[in-house]
Amino acid sequence: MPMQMGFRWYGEGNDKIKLSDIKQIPGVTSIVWALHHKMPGEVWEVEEIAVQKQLEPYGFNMDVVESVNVHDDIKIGKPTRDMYIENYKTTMRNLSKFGVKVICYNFMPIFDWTRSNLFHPVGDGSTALFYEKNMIQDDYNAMAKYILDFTEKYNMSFPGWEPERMAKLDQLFKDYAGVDHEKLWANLKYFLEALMPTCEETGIKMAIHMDDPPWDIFGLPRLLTNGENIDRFLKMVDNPYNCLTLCSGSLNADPNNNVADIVRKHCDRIAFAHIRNVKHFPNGDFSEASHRDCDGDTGILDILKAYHDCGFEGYIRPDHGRHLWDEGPGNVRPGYGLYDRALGIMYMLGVWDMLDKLEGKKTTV
Ligand code: CS2
Ligand code: MN
Repeated sequence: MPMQMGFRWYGEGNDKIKLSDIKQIPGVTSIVWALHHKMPGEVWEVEEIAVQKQLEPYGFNMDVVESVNVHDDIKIGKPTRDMYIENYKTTMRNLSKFGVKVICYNFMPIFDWTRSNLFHPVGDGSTALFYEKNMIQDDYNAMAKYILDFTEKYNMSFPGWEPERMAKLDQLFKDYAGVDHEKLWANLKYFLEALMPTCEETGIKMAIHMDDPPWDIFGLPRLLTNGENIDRFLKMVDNPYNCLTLCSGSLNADPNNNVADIVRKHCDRIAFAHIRNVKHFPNGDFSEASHRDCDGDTGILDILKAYHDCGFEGYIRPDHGRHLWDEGPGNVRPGYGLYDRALGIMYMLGVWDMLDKLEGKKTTV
């Protein structure tokens, strides 16, 4: 099977981008989707999943889900985790009825991706997600307030920043008090070992997303942060269904992480590739950038070359893009506009097609 190009779409009524717009981007075969109204821990029912069949008339498959979020009780290791794991398995079985092949998820305590500015000027008139190190130190309430003020004002919700969970932030921090790195590793192992038989039964790969940013924030431990920890993760549950969503931008927010090396080492365990470019500043701040190699420091060309060399056959998508032209607060999901991601796809396919051609192969995507 050739590599498959995906595009993340938040669903009818929840995303300003239309499927007919995505259809016009060359090479896209897969819509990366989720049931965004579901809270972590809830079962995704068959009738709810069936709505996604709306993708089929466009010729898109629904092979990749991003994300089925993991309930905090599983990450904390509370006794109720077994019930939430059972729900997760039911969701997997329901998803498999629709041909889903990969579930992307993350295991970050409390917060998903964290940024201090959602519309930071890049310098060319466009804006991008930005991380100002000094702003993300100890005031987690201020962080959550920034995001929730935004989502409330523009009547949207961000996965991983559900207002229902954010309302209980102090309690959540208390619940995580005893959860250090080792405890979190053990809880991740428990979760995955419980799921592996269901993966084997359904054929679904579990693909963990890298932590973003790849370091502890607000005193909360983070695990998927560098090559060494990725090695540990894959060995810990050494099963072909235990896979990675290798997110280049999340990992390379730490400039010490060489993503191309990780691709070469673990190509067969990467079920889903996210391509995102970031630009580093000497004080530790970073900005997201266009996918073009020289616009950031992530090494996009090396990464694509590494995927090509190893004959990557998984799913790939452009990750966060800048907000271009008339995209701005209120009419775009931060990081998930139409234009820059479409440009990113053309850049990635341009590189890929040329690599194919140099090897005398016919373009496969
Ligand atoms: C992000 C995340 O990098 C990304 O793709 O937008 O929110 C990501 O979807 C989750 O961490 C995956 O569970
Ligand atoms: Mn990503």
